[in-house]
Amino acid sequence: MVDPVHERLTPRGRGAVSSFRVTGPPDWLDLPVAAPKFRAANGQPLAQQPVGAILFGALSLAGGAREEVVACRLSFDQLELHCHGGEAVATRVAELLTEAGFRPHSHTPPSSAPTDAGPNASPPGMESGLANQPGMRSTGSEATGRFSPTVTGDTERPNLSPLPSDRAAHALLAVPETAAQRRHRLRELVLRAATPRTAVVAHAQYHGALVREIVALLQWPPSSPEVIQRLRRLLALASVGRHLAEPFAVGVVGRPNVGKSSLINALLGFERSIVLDLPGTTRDVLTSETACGGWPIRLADTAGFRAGGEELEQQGIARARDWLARADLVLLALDGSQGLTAEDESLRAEFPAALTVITKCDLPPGWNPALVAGGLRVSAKTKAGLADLLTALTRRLVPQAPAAEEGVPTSEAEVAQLEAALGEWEQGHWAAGRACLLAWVEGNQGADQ
Ligand SMILES: Nc1nc2c(ncn2[C@@H]2O[C@H](COP(=O)(O)OP(=O)(O)O)[C@@H](O)[C@H]2O)c(=O)[nH]1
Ligand SMILES: [Mg+2]
Repeated sequence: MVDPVHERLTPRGRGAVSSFRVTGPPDWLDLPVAAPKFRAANGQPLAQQPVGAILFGALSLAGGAREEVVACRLSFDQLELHCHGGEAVATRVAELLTEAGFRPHSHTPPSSAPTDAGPNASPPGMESGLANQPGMRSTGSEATGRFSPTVTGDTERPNLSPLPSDRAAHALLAVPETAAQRRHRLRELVLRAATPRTAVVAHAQYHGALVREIVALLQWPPSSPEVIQRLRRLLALASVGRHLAEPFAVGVVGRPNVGKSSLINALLGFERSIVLDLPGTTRDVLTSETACGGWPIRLADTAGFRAGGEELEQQGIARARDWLARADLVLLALDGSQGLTAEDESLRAEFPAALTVITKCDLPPGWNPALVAGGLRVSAKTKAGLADLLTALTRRLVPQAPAAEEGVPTSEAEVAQLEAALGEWEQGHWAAGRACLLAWVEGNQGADQ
């Protein structure tokens, strides 16, 4: 008979995840007579779960307290449990396991006491229920059974087995938003939506669009390529989800005097930036908000990039670079009426993903625009080319807009969950991928109507 023990594998103290190995009959955690038990998100008893399957679930007490865990059966009588890494949670899980009848594995051999029952080892319920089941009770003298603990001290740790990826474990154990919190967050998002178009998207999420899609996705056979395609599609919409209330950041960069401020004013339709012939007149990052194709954008007019200049101007350029590094899109303005310079070329090299705008196209060309592939010719003065520029800009920010009622992830935690599921699916770990999605759906299904 194997000694029913639980053993903490991760060091004490705060960490991201705490792990336990539990040795003994897995159905001890299933039996309804025992107050503490494991409940898997897929609803199956632990004893019927396949070895190696990654299970999201919770250890629960009759009184309603519960701790969320990820479980994996390593063999027919060995189980690994992973829980949130906070010390309080790990202690709680250890207590629950002890209450379920698994003796805490101690590094010192059991004393000469006739049984291993310490103050916490066998609560009253266990003595009259589980603990008295034939063949299940163990004593200290049986502790030398088939299971031989591998931990001999706090410094020596066995290899943690078996979750297919740390990312899946972390996604599963991320402190989940409750259904009520999510509902409240989405309600706020509808209210704070920046444009009518983003309000429609937020509203669909408030009414369960994403949950419905994930439930539908879980109906597909796991091996179907459709699942991976749908997950990729949902993740492609993460950028839209991030910009329902917060505008997309679009920075305009270029040498001084190429027409950046004029271009922004033309796009905004009003005079906002200082337009002067004097180089270096835009000293800070000036931003203005507008909508483009129904999506909110924040346009930033940056200091003209050039070497030299006074210190104040250089500070402006440093701030601009900082802003641009975090921008969703950069527009690189090149003066179409002047020759291309070395500074223009170095900006093209610095911002290879930028959308190139050739300015002042109402003036005689200073160079052949065909030299810059994909450059869009515009005139802030006559407004020529502005409509095409807005179309191109929208396409770059939102290559595929969500359809009506389509699911869109709206928080970084949702994105992480989908990424974890996709990562598992791409490696053929369907059970782990499904566990990531099931965990999320289970928590949210009731919240959306
Ligand atoms: N003809 C013409 N002049 C322009 C155009 N855009 C800007 N300019 C002029 O170019 C100069 C510099 O413009 P500005 O927008 O301040 O450039 P910035 O330094 O890059 O912000 C000003 O005299 C503008 O009037 C345009 O589309 N056509
Ligand atoms: Mg300017």
